[in-house]
Amino acid sequence: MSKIEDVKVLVETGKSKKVAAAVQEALDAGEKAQDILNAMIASMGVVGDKFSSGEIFVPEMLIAAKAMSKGVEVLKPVMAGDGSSSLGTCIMGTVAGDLHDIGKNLVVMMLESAGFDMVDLGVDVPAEAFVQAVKENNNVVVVACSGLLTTTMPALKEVVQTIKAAYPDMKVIVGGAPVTQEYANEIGADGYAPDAGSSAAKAKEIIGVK
Ligand code: B1M
Repeated sequence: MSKIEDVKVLVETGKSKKVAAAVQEALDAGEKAQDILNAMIASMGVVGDKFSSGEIFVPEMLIAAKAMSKGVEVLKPVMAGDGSSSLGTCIMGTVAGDLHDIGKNLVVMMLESAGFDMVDLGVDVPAEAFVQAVKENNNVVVVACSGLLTTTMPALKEVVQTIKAAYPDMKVIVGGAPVTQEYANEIGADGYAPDAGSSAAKAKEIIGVK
């Protein structure tokens, strides 16, 4: 089995104590960080499918998520940029009612490496808390929100509306598995990105930086 396959299996089976070492071994064997990350994202897809089919339940999903987070920790320093130039501050969070944070954490990592100063509000963040964070931090240029559940998509709309009511010129970018460009347009967001990699380019684009 290749080193990347090892990582995949360990994430799928929630072996959080072994994942970090396996990711390091894959890196040492010359595997690309992005390929290792993609494999772990694919593992979460498998976990989601098993949950949908009733093969596993919430606790197993949670354990797999913890395992993936351990692997991402090892990749972080490899994937992050030098952070020397600042494009301004970005406030990021997963919207109210939603506890999924792996995708959000990847977006934070990519935006940070693109040059944004990141303020991570965590998960289950009410719209007002995004506004409060804009008020409390210097040079905020973008608000980024993640939503993973179809039931929390309206919370994305609420964030966009609440931010725009308080700060009409503030740029808001949205994303997450059920979100589409059409939905982003419908709720008045300035940008949408389908994955963490493209979120950095989109955030730069909406603030007018190439
Ligand atoms: Co949940 N869960 N979960 N879950 N969970 C999903 C999302 C689900 C699709 C599983 C399924 O049924 N197949 C399903 C949602 C169905 C739907 O709404 N259509 C689901 C459900 C139903 C639930 C519960 C309701 C289950 C229950 O309690 N009965 C419950 C809800 C809890 C809550 O939030 N209130 C729940 C709970 C959980 C756990 C807590 C156990 C755990 C999360 C732990 C954690 O995050 N720390 C969990 C997990 C792990 C999943 C799956 C298996 C994996 C999610 C993940 O991390 N994916 C997921 C199935 C799946 O995704 N296939 C599932 C990997 C991650 C890298 O992808 O987050 O999509 P993702 O991020 C992507 C893009 O979406 C994008 O970039 C990333 C890739 O580069 N992106 C952005 C994300 N945010 C962005 C923002 C941007 C731009 C791009 O700009 C700002």
